[in-house]
Formats: sequence, structure tokens, C-alpha cells
Amino acid sequence: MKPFLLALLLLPMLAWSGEAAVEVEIEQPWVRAVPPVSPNTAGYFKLHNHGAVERVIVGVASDAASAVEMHTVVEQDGATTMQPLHEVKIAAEDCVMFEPGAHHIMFIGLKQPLKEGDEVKLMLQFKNGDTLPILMPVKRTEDAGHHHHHH
Ligand SMILES: [Cu+2]
Repeated sequence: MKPFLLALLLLPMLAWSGEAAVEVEIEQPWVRAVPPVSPNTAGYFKLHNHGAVERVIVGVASDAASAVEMHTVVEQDGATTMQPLHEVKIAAEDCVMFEPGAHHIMFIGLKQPLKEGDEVKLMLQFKNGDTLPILMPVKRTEDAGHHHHHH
């Protein structure tokens, strides 16, 4: 097949690919396995923005818990507390980490216990209307690796 013809065939696919999935890449998603008595847990991932424009996460949703929020951890008067984030910006060609001790996805009121090997579906909602579904495997902390400890 001539390259020109091939390019013509690819055009419709490129035009159709304006969705978040193309420009936004998720790495190492995981949700912390917690004992069955624990009503809450947290999820983490690294998000790359390969696009030329800033992306803003304005919402998160999941069926796994009665409420899902973006949180960050701040130090106040020597104590660390969690604070809700209403939006998280990712500059063009940049990335943002959701990791233990920092930004995280908070699952509040788990509808059923999460055990290792389960997968949690999370939907990211962006300011421009795009949505991005993520599958987050449930892992114990020590298995997740790849995160930094801040002391
Ligand atoms: Cu939290």
C-alpha cells in the first residue's frame, strides 16, 4: 500500500482520538488493601500529560465506595492532616504523583471489603469534559513499591 493512501486511512482515527486516553497516561495505579473492618482506603497512581495543554482533574468517581475524593496531606502545627482537593492541575508535558503521604484518591465508605487481587474502577473527570477510566489493582503497601517515603 502506498504511504499516501495509508495516511488517508489513518486520518479518521486520528481525528477521533481527541479523548483523554490518548494524551493522558496512567502509571502504576493501585489501591491499598485494608482489613475488612476498615471503612476507608486510598488509591494512588502517576499521571502523565503528554498533551500540549494543561489538564485539570475536577472530579473522581467510583462504585467501590459511597464517596470518592481527591485528598492531599498537609502539615499543620506539627500534625499531618488530610485536606480535600477540588482540582488537580497537570501542566502540559508534565506529570503528577498520587502517592502515600501526599496526593491520594480517598475511598470513603467501602461498599465491600477489598482484598488483594481485586480491581477498583475509578473514573477521572477533566475540566474540558473528558473522562478517563482507570482500573486500580488492590495491593498491600509493601508490594506496591515505586513510591518514595518522606520523613
Ligand atoms: Cu485522604
